[in-house]
Amino acid sequence: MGRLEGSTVLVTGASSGIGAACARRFAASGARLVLWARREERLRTLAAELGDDPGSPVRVAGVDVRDRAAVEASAGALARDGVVPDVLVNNAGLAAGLDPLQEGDPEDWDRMIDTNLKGLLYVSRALLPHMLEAGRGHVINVGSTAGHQVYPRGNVYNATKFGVRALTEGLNLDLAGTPLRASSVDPGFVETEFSVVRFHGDEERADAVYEGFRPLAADDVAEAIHYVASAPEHVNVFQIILLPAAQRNAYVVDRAG
Ligand code: NDP
Ligand code: 8X3
Repeated sequence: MGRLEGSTVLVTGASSGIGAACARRFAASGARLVLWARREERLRTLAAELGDDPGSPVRVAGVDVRDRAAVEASAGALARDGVVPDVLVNNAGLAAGLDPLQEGDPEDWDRMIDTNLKGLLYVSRALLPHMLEAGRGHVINVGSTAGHQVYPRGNVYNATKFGVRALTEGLNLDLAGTPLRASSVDPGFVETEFSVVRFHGDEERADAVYEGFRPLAADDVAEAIHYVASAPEHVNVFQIILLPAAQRNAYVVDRAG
């Protein structure tokens, strides 16, 4: 089955999209899963689907990554049970709104900053000491093309993903002298619930984002994350920028019609 068989993979934001696809991909490699998100019921349904495979036990918890106490409690519960992630996929995140900064909603800004940056920090801070003690581990952050190039009205979402990129680079430096690795997978357009969330439930507006070209599927991104996690211990695939073939930069896309 390969390198990841029997390893423990913790995925945040596993109730949907890229996170759920990661759960399925890593389960197929025989990994043990720890799945976190706020919508615990969805995690339970996913765990039941994956639980058919006795080689891949799944542990779920309803965790809001913005809630530092909840993150610390869930990480502590894992440590007490001797569960230490070999791979941490920091995937939980969102965009909220697409407005010029001067018209933006500060509540949207708070949600993005609290989830994409502070949530990723809380989760990493709570788990890394256990991974360091175990002497192994790989942190894979889900960044974005939005962390490489700003696009019109992307402002705060761009800032959070530029921040994720800085945190991946910073963590990689801070882990010097240890066997742990830090990497990021930075996708372009992926058709998930992302745009429905961004547009506060407006499905028509969300669908229009992916009109006229074939976007990435969540499974495409999960495959890249799985590839990063599968590299031999002396190899770090430090960064992958994964685009739909029709996407030329963060905001230029060949669309039919
Ligand atoms: P989805 O909306 O489908 O999934 C987002 C996931 O994040 C959900 O499982 C959601 O779970 C979870 N999440 C959101 N807020 C929190 C929170 N406070 N605490 C815990 N979990 C949370 O979108 P994607 O799968 O597309 O997004 C996953 C990641 O990929 C994000 O970081 C996003 O920025 C990034 N990305 C997405 C791209 C795209 O085009 N779709 C492109 C590049 C990067 P729940 O609501 O149950 O808590
Ligand atoms: C998500 C990709 O371009 O919609 O990170 O911001 S984009």
